Amino acid sequence: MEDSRGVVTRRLFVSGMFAAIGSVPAVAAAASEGGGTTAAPGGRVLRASPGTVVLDGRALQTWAYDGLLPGPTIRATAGGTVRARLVNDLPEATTVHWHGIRIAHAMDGAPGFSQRATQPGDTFDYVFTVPDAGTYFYHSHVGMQSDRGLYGPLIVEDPDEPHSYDHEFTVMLDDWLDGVNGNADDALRKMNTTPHDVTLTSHVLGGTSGHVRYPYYLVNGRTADDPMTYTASPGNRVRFRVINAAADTAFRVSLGGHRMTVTHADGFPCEPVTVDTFVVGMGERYDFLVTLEAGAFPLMAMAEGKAGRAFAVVRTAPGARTPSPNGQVPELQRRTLSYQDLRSLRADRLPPPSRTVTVTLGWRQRVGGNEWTLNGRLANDPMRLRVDQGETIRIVMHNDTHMWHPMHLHGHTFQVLTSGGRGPRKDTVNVMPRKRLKIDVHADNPGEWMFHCHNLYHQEQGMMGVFGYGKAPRRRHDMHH
Ligand SMILES: [Cu+2]
Repeated sequence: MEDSRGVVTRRLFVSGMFAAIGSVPAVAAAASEGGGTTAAPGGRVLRASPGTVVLDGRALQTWAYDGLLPGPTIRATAGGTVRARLVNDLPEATTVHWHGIRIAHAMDGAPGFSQRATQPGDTFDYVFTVPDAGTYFYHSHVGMQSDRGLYGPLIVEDPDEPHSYDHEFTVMLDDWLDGVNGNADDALRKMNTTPHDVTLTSHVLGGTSGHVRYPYYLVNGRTADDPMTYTASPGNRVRFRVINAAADTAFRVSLGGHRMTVTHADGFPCEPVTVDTFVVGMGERYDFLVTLEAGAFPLMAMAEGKAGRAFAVVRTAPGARTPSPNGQVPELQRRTLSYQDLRSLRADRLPPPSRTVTVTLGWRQRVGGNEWTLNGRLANDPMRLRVDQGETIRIVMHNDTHMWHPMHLHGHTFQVLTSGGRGPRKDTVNVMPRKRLKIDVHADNPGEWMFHCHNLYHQEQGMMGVFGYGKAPRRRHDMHH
């Protein structure tokens, strides 16, 4: 079931303090906006709690927001205010990070940087303005928690939306292991006690694609064998908002029988470019427009280099045969979007940089597990980039490892340098193995911000630095979760 905007979530069985929801069938869907929640004064409640999700007939223990997978869609208008009260019914401390939003520092949900993590039984009120329209998401920023169900879409609408379309569909991608054979913490522990896994490879990612072959890959909380269906009419123009909430998986996305016109990268508009497929890394988002043919079409998201897939159906004809999740989608082999294709709109270009700093992405193998480093440092004694308010700095990221890294900066969007000049505005960018990539960052949002790899395993194995304003604070930040 879907709401008027095509956002689909699944209702979970929720145990513990939120037991009332347990009577709702696990496979029943719920309206995503406000459904099942009680409004906090002037806002909404976002309740993090344990629950059970049924995937392919298996009841799996997980943690989620409001008993929904993904969590409820939060919508706002650019320039408006989001109010959300986190209620922590989990057995661990948690936070909510509003990924990609140029947010006031205290609301960033970054434990040890912007707040103390919220303890079990406590609440935290997030109140912030959203300056930029676009496709964003929210997720826990404590440990491996976001590899459970603790994520959901955050859509900021443009009051002067330049594109017109008949429908808008959110496609939230995830790699799922929670409750199948342990959880993400178990996977991290296992990774730290077994040799480095180099069996998963991808040409487009330049080598090792990831660490873990996941049992499921999901579109909006549904597996490929029990897919969701987006319904529209032939000739409809549809905006897809694709969000990669996975921990360790890049997805290659195509819509069978169609080309896609990419209009936004990480929420920010770009000059529209038409392609057959694109690869979206963890933390990245792409919006694309498509005019639908008559029929039923596979929306395919291949787990890049992992021989698995997330899958949904786009249907415009009731009688058309449902495509198979194992069918061939030739578009996946055709023209692939590259960062070189993306050009930011003139209004979004940043002032030129006054200086350049280098950040080297590194890797060391240790007896206790892998260490992923920034300028040779780990999260507990992190790399610290210092900037002055108002300056623009160029960061050269030099990937000195055998693996790609989706690097994410909190509180800012940067501009990626491409050979054609000023590339897209983004907040998460994939740096390929043994390559360099340059970004310009305009320092216009004071605070001490996380700058880290959005591969959750790398983040937890040290790949976390600080992007901060002015002189370094004297008191060392507690980076331990
Ligand atoms: Cu990484």
